[in-house]
Amino acid sequence: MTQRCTNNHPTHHATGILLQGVGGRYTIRLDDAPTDTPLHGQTVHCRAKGSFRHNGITPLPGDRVVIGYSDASYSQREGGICPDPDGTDIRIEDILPRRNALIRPPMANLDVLFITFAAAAPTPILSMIDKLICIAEHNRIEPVIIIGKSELDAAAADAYAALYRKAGFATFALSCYTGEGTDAVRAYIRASLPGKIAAFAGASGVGKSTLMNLLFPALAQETGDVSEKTERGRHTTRKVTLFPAQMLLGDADATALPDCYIADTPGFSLLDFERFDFFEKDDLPATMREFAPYLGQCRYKGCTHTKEEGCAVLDAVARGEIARSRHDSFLDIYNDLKDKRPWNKPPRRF
Ligand SMILES: Nc1nc2c(ncn2[C@@H]2O[C@H](COP(=O)(O)OP(=O)(O)O)[C@@H](O)[C@H]2O)c(=O)[nH]1
Ligand SMILES: [Mg+2]
Ligand SMILES: [Zn+2]
Repeated sequence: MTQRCTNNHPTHHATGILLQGVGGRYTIRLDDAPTDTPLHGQTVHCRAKGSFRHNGITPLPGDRVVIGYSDASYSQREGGICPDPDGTDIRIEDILPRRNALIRPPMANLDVLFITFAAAAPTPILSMIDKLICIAEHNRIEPVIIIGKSELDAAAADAYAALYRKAGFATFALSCYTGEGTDAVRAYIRASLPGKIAAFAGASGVGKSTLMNLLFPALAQETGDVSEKTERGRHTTRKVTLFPAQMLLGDADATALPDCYIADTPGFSLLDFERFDFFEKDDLPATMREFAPYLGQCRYKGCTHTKEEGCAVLDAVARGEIARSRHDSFLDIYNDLKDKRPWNKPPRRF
């Protein structure tokens, strides 16, 4: 009698990044597998092990995950993982610790947020921009400022760029119509994005989709802009897909880039980020990076930097060292947070 060994228990492991999840099926890119194996860069589709669901843990796009696979699903001939028809012998075994996790848009480990607004048409609402910056900073996401439509008002574009550079952010003014300034963003992506996950955010109509299509020609083919309005209107949770940027940059040398990932178009609005990912007013000063040299220098301990005598932050505003518009935004956000009741607090999931 021959003994049958089904051997379909995961016995091998590989790590990768979760690109997308649909109905409990996940797409994982094995960018961490040894480069000299065919597994490297392979994309696999699988489910998560059952205990995640029991514990209320949802793997998110951006998660770094460990997958397990069996001998049965490892193809000697191909040298890669071949999914078996019922897909039971490949699964997510573990989620590595997250740097951050956003509930809306649902994604993990976002490193860089391109915060986009237009020099004109629509006129930027700086308190909105600054609110997005604070949310990003609070979640340990690097804000990068993009000022679009610069050809409509070059002087305004320069003034906004000076404002945000002075506050300490990488800042780009550009026009998708003339192409001016777009090469600097490309250079930034090549130099600073490898190994990272990035997304675009900003109000509707500022030119996010136009810019992303210009920077990442391949992305325009992968995703359409059609679903944006219907999804927003129905208040459904937006599905997030990460795309490897090498593919997106759409040119020959991009293949030499180390892995980095861009969340799909059409870009997120402030609403997406604001819904749940808010925080306590005491955490606010630390999210204004140009306040840092002055924090702890105020006359009174527990200074709120809103109206106190001897406030080092207010003095810096008066001396022009901190932009007044940034402090005005600080006051706006402070007032929002002050009125927040504890029962409005978001559930923390990590
Ligand atoms: N003047 C000008 N208009 C632009 C520029 N980039 C995009 N637009 C226009 O701005 C409008 C909104 O662009 P879109 O990319 O859809 O914005 P989104 O809602 O942020 O994705 C469209 O009519 C674009 O043609 C630009 O550099 N200059
Ligand atoms: Mg758009
Ligand atoms: Zn103060």
